[in-house]
Amino acid sequence: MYQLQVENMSCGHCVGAVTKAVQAIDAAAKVEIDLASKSVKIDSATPLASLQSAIVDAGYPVTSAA
Ligand SMILES: [Cu+2]
Repeated sequence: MYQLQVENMSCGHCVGAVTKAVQAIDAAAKVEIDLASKSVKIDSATPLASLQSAIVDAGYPVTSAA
């Protein structure tokens, strides 16, 4: 389980875009996003760096990831 902080998410569309970006890399990934705290939890076997760059490429800066 990865825990990321993702900026620029402001609505349901953003949640969908981030989820889609992650699932384009790993279709089986489970993505849980809390808009208020900008927290993104990802359950995936894909290396964190790949998931993180997919989110950044979609236009959402990642400020922390673990
Ligand atoms: Cu939005």
